[in-house]
Amino acid sequence: MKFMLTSLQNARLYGIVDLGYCTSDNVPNMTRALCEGGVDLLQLRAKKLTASEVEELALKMLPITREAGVPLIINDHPHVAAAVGSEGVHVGQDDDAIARARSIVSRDCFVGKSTHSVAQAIAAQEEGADYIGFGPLYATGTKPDYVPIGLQDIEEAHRNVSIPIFCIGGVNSERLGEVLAAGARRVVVVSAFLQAADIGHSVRTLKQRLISSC
Ligand code: TZP
Ligand code: MG
Repeated sequence: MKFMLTSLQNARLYGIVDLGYCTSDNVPNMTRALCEGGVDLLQLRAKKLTASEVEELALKMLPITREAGVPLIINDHPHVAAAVGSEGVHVGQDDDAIARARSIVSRDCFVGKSTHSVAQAIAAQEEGADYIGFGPLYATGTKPDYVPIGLQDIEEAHRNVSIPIFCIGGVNSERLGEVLAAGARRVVVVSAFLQAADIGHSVRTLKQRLISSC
């Protein structure tokens, strides 16, 4: 096994296996394609599944992500992260507090938090998050109930927060240039990857642009 935990500082591209875009049967293939393409972190997000269904999927993903050396982050379910031994857990503004999520997992793991403003980004860092998601930058069907925050606060977030900031929400290859020009260093891409005709190619080309940007 060539598992090596990528440090979050080096992570630039975060992929999500979102069950809104693939069936449970497809999860191993999606996981493989995203890892082979070069995501640095991978999240399992399954809003409509039960905790035990999420656990079952996480157990299918882990051998693939470990072989690729990609940390697996479980969205919403610290108990699942604890049970399967994933490398991290991700919580939202209305979920468990960071300290609570950490204590449920009860071992060293990444805890990330979704933020939707500079104030929330600063608060998440103070609360002890290892990284944050910052967005949605654009309106997105993946998180349809959220008002997009635009690109204008990305620089201010980076001036005020030293933990890694992953800009998220509607990011795709057409928009990557303006997102980077607005100050982003790291991005999360969900639907643009999962709906691509060739996921591996789509991840590889976006990653290459990300890396060569700075
Ligand atoms: N949090 C903020 S936006 C978002 C999440 C989970 C969805 C991003 O998905 P997409 O398809 O890349 O817009
Ligand atoms: Mg959540």
